[in-house]
Parts: sequence; C-alpha cells; structure tokens
Amino acid sequence: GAEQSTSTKVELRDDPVKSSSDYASGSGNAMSQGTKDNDSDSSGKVKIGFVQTANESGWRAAHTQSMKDIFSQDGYSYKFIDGQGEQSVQIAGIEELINDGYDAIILAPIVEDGWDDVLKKAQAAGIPVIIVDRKVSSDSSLYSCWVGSDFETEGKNAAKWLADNIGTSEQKNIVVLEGTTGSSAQLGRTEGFNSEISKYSSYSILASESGDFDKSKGKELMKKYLGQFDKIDVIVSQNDNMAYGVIEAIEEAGKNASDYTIVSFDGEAEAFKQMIAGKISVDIECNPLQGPTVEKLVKKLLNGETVDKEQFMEE
Ligand code: GZL
Repeated sequence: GAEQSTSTKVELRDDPVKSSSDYASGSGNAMSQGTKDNDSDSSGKVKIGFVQTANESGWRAAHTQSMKDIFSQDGYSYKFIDGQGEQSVQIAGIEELINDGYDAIILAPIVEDGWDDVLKKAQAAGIPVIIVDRKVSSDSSLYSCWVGSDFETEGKNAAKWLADNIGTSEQKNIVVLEGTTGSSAQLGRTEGFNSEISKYSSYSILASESGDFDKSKGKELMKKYLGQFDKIDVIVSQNDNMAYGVIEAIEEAGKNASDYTIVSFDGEAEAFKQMIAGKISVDIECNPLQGPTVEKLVKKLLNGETVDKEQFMEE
C-alpha cells in the first residue's frame, strides 16, 4: 500500500508565548521562559488593560480618569475598554486582552455574578486580574485582589447621620433610589442603610427601587414616588447623579428640595454645590481615585509578590 508517512506535520504557532499551555505548564522550557519576556511587549512596555463599566456617572468619569492618569505614564502600554453598561461587553473585552497577551487586567465589574468562566481563562493564561470598585461573587482564588470602598459602612453612615441630625422622635417617611441592581454599591449601601435605620422605629421606608445610578431614571422614579406618597420626609439616593434627577423632579412639581432631607452618595463637586444651596443635606464620600493604589498592586503582582485580597480606599 501507499508508503505510510512517518513524519507528523508540525503546526507552527504565530506567536510562541501566546498559547495558554505555555503558562499553565510552567515546564521551565524555552517557551515558558517567554513568560518573563511577556511582561513587556516588543516596545519593552508593560501591557495594562482596564475594562470599565460605562460612563454612567461623574464618579465613574473620575474613576476612569484616575486609571488613565497613572497608566499613561512611561513604561506602560495602556488599553481602555468601555463596558457600555453590559456585562457581555465587559467579558468580551477581557477575552480580547487575554488573546492579545496583556500583562495585567483591571476589571470594574458592573454586577457581582457571572465572572467565573472569564476569570478562569485569564488565570489559565497566567494573567493577574485586579477587581476594582464593585466586587465579584466569584471565589477569591480566581482573581489577584480587589480595591474599593466599604459600601455597607457607607449605608450605615447615612442612617447614623439621619438619627444624629434629623432625630428619632418624629415619624419620618423615607423613599430610596437604589443603584444598579446586583452591583456591590447597590447591595452594600442598601444592606448597610436598612440594617442601621431599622434600629429606629420613627423611620419607615415607603419604597426602595432602582434608578440604576442614572440621573434621568432617578428623576422618573422620584416623579413616581411623588405621585404615590403624600408625605415624604427623607430621600436616600445611592449616588449623586440620581440625586440631581430627584431635585429636578421635586422642582418641576413646584416644590422645594430644601423642604426634604436628601441623602446622597459619592461626594462629587457638583453635589457640594447642591449642599451649599441647601438642596442636598448630606453626601457620603466614596473615593474614585483608585489609580495610584492599583498601580502599586500591579507592580507587586508582576514582580511575583502576593498581595492582600481586599484593599480598602482611604475615605
Ligand atoms: C461606587 C460605584 C458607583 C457610584 C456610582 O463605588 O460603584 O457606581 O456610587 C457609579 O456613581 O455608577
């Protein structure tokens, strides 16, 4: 019969260090030494990719700028990916960074659930992932660390401020505008606020629905609340952008924002102007300037160091 070919066809790779098996094996062969070279692309720069939620708020814009400022310094090749408010877009962005052999991936997850598969892919490719701002519900073994704020404490602080400054003797009705459902900021602020305010029988929460951290959705929700309830004393808005929508809804109804106690979160410059105008009563700080903290962690991780799983921002 026909001469059986004895040689097997050797498949040439386009880029020998891109294959995940090179990292997973760690066999010490020439290929896995490529991991060291992989810490910098041909231009000798460290490749950093940042997958952001979207641009839904002033807080988010400051967060994005903080990362851009730090990673546009010399020595980094920085790629920003806008998640456009969709988890599927964020996941596709992470996969793109994995395929392009980035040295580290920074992810600001829009919601907590649904990240296991893509985090496993990054891990298999030997690429450290730093979770920033909101958290993921994935097991912490699937990412290097998380940097962000203590959202539950923020919620508790809002309730404590009410008890201390508005008092606990007269009956007060509260309506809440929650952030994006399933995001750590929404989950934590809601849990923290509810657990603390429930200590005071003089406060009752009439409604607590999502305005998605968005100004126009917050305005529509506040208009609905104004139509539903004839006595609202306190309005808790889980970010400043929704609080601006609340103020517009109140004023378009011919009422005064200063007749209400409006509690907001984030602490944007514009919100300070609204506080000076007496329209927002208190604003719970949430620090978006995470770039410098994240850069220090990237350097440690790429240097083979381990870091604490949770890194809280100064607030
Ligand atoms: C909080 C962050 C929230 C902000 C909102 O750390 O996740 O997302 O409070 C933003 O302004 O949309």
